[in-house]
Amino acid sequence: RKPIVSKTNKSSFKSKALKVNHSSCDSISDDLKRHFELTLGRDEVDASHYYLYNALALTLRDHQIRGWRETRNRYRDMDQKRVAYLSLEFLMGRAINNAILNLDLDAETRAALQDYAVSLESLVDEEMDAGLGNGGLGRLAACFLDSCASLALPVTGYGIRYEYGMFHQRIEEGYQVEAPDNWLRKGNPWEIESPENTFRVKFYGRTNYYTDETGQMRASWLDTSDVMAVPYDMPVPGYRNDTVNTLRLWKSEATDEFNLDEFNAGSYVDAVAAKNLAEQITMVLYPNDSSENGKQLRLRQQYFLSSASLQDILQHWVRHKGEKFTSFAEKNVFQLNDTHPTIAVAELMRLLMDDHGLQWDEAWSITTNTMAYTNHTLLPEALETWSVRMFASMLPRLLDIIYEINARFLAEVSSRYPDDNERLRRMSIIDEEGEPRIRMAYLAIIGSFSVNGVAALHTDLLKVGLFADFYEFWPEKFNNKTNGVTPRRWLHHSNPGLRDLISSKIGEEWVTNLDQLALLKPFATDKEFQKQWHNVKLDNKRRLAELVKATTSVSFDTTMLFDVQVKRIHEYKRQLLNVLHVIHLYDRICRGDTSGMVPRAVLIGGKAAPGYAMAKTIIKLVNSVAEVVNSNPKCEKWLKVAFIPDYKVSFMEVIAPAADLSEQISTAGKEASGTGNMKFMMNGACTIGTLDGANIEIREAVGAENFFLFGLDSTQVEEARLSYDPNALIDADSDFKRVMNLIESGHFNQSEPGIFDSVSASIRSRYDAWMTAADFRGFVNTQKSVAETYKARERWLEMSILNTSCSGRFSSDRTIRNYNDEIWKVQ
Ligand code: T68
Repeated sequence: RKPIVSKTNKSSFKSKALKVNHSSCDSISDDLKRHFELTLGRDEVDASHYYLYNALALTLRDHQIRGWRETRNRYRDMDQKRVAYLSLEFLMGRAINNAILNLDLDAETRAALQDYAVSLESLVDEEMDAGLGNGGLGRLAACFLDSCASLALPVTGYGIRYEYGMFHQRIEEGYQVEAPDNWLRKGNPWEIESPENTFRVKFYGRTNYYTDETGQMRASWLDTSDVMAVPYDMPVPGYRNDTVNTLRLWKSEATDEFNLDEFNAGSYVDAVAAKNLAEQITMVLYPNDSSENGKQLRLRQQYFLSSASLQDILQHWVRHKGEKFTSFAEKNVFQLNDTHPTIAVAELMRLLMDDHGLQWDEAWSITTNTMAYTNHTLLPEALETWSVRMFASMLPRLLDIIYEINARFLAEVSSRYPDDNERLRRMSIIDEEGEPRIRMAYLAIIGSFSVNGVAALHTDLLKVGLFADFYEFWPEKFNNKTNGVTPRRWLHHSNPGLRDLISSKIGEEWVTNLDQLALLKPFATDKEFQKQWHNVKLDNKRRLAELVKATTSVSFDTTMLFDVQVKRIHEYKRQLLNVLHVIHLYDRICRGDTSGMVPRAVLIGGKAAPGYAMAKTIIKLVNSVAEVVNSNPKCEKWLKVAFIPDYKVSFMEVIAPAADLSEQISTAGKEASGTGNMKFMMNGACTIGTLDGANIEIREAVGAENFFLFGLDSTQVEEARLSYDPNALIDADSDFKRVMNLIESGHFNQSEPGIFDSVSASIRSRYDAWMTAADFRGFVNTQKSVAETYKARERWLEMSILNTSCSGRFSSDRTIRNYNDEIWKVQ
């Protein structure tokens, strides 16, 4: 083979001893060359990382194609039950390393790249993150797809191919600035368009009732404005098991029908331009997490996804089984990722009745035996409701069906609870207080056979709070599925040092059976092992320090305790409490009181929803505090603070392995589960946290003595709320008083007076929903014991090793087994 790069260049490539499978090595090399030279039409002068990345991605895709086809055929031949995971978000991150890891092609790929004298690491950065999600909910969907494929389960992800994913965040003068994420601009080598599976999705128009030939009353939806849904498929490879599942993402396109009026009026150009409206549907991901936004376009996205996906599945069914649906519910499950795709409940009814001729009862039995709903939040502001008026005009036929579902449901309620009008009002799908609204969570519960929360506490709180009436009505529907994360991406790929160290002690079975990590426990106090563990962490901290330096110019010293909080910025997650602690440390350093202190590097990162003013002010505060701290020579030795801009999946792959301390400090009862907490634990970070979400289960798994607990629990939060007096707490605590005084005196914002007034006012408010002041003292004290423990190096290392050893149950493989055993029941 003729080398493409010059000799001098080539000799600079450090050749490693590689374990190479020669037949696939040759084919990887040949395919890479073929794609580079033929598919992309390049030669030496074009040997840029960009083209090489594309050639490699196409090569790896080729290597998945046979498995992909065979997986499809196998599922079809086995004629077993299938699962469709419906989600408005799939936060996939990069695909390239995942493909190499799951196909076991690392050595072959590296060998093939030697011809071009580039390292794999340098190519990987060419891939844009697929940021088709906001945070936890979207990343959970991505981890689930990995686990389903790795367990060879017939699960297809259905989502939207947003032209623009999660916005990019820049920090200017300390403020968040949003920039569009045009992630498809340079093409996406992983996807395959499948235009033969295009479907028509209807909007607007009116319902027409008629009597059919047999005398049955029927409905049809007429005078609609239609949009085409075109699928793009992404392969989802399982871990070394020849299974390749599918993530099918829909793109909206205009129909070829022009607006006839305009067309005939001679405005051909206007008629063509009107096509833009259809194409808007899949243009952009809504960047709100944990709050509802109520925009028309969002409802259009939800219906578009639901309708296209259900039509796809029904078409497949009819092709193979004909127009007979008696066994449909035995062979299909639809898992609804939050209420976002809940309109699927009504849409399945519509398709079965209007398009396939079923009667209500049969259609309802199929719907309620196939739909399953996962709830991800208790925050009332995040619960989706749609105005009946908007619904009536956009989806008139669906509104008819929802009314009918509601009428039948309320009749059931009133026969169980006669004369309980208050209960009917509470449980109705239609909220009649003020302008009538459709409560999507209620539609999801009524239309599903399973309702699950995402951590034990979360599920318990759903049962006694938000959904208490429904739990009383249908206790058997409710179940818990504690979240998990995939150990392939979050340990094997992102932490090669730790992966190799672990495997050297306990073999490699942990990759598919994470409970095996428990075999590490005996080594937690082994001095030699601790030393190796420490060295791996140090290497990872070096890697993160480079990223922090490159993105923020702040230098982190790797001997410092790396104290990390990365997640969406939200008041309930209490980044503010973290900042109060940082200010407290700064205040102590300035006063020369460093007794018991440990040098710390505090890293905070995350995006604020563009319309969430308080979250944006918190980002500004972090940056302002960072600037004051980092420029004070007294702090140099003790404290560094950085806000990492544009936090995303590929950054977390560098951050989690390097963290010493994981900040999980939400107001108890507010974080449904958390999944970042699990990634940190798996990578040997210790957690400082409240009794919230999955923290409770993490603490249970690792043992109370290996977890830094502080703060009120969820019951105490609700009790304390009744007589909450933050100003009294501040006045009684001289440390707290000084911290508030630093903020309120303008110490961090000398050139922009007043910008943090809203922050201090919220901390001082009796109505502060997040009760930041209530947990200040507990947090500061617990941070002191973190510092003491960190200084007792061996004890810290023992805790760190135990955290990894006890993280087995937080594998998404376990979560998916639970979903399958208790909800999906795929054989
Ligand atoms: C998160 N929810 C939970 N929502 O906050 C987190 N919301 O506790 C949990 O671990 C995770 O889900 C997985 O279960 C979200 O991430 C959103 O992103 C979101 C997006 C749109 C609308 C509402």
